[in-house]
Amino acid sequence: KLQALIFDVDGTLAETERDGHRLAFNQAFNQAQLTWDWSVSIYGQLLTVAGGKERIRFYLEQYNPQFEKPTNLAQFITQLHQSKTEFYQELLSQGEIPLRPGVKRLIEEARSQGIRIAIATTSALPNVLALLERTLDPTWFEVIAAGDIVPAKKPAPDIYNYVLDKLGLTPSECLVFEDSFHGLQAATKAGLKTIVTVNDYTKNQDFSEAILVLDHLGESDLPSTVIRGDLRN
Ligand code: XBP
Ligand code: MG
Repeated sequence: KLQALIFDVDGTLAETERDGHRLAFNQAFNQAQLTWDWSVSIYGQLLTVAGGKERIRFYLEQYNPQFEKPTNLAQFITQLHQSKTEFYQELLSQGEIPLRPGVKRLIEEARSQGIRIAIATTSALPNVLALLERTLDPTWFEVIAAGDIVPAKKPAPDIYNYVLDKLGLTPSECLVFEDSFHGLQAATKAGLKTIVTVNDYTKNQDFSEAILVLDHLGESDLPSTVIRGDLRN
């Protein structure tokens, strides 16, 4: 029987990447007097690496190798990322990043049926809490697994294994919601079934391992279908 829904955050609960995280990275670069500017299309390529700190490091290696690296690169990236997190929260507090269609309805229906809900994300915890505080309620989520809580980020399955362990459930008792290939890989490797809702950055990715691929969760009878577990076999 279905016991819990596990949600990815970025791209799944809300379209946070293009006009959220991306802008916050650029604001942090600007404040640090770096001339880097991540366009919408470059950012799409950088999204192949999950995690903000990991993404900055990847950018330096692959797109900006001529940049003279400071001696303590890890610390430099951590500080830059911290500043990005502050800018991101400022963006969220302006209320311009709403939930995707159907998300709230599905979560409310799950709760009303006693189905447990959890989060598995690569994003930093303060970012997730800021979004949930504005749009839902963080206390609804029994487990919020975020950021560096596991060292190996998606597409590694670790974050999903962590959530399963905390919930005390087996993969067959849960259903995952993701928006990206690397998120789907992480969940699949943990033995979990996944529904994918695509967005502009992910719509051409390979989702053959998903049990269902949708444009969004707004479809009329989807919440009840999900909760009844009709999709799981
Ligand atoms: C989310 C990410 C994150 C965000 C930035 O992936 O890849 O890196 O872009 O977040 P997923 P931080 O949706 O698969 O969890 O800067 O807080 O790391
Ligand atoms: Mg995502």
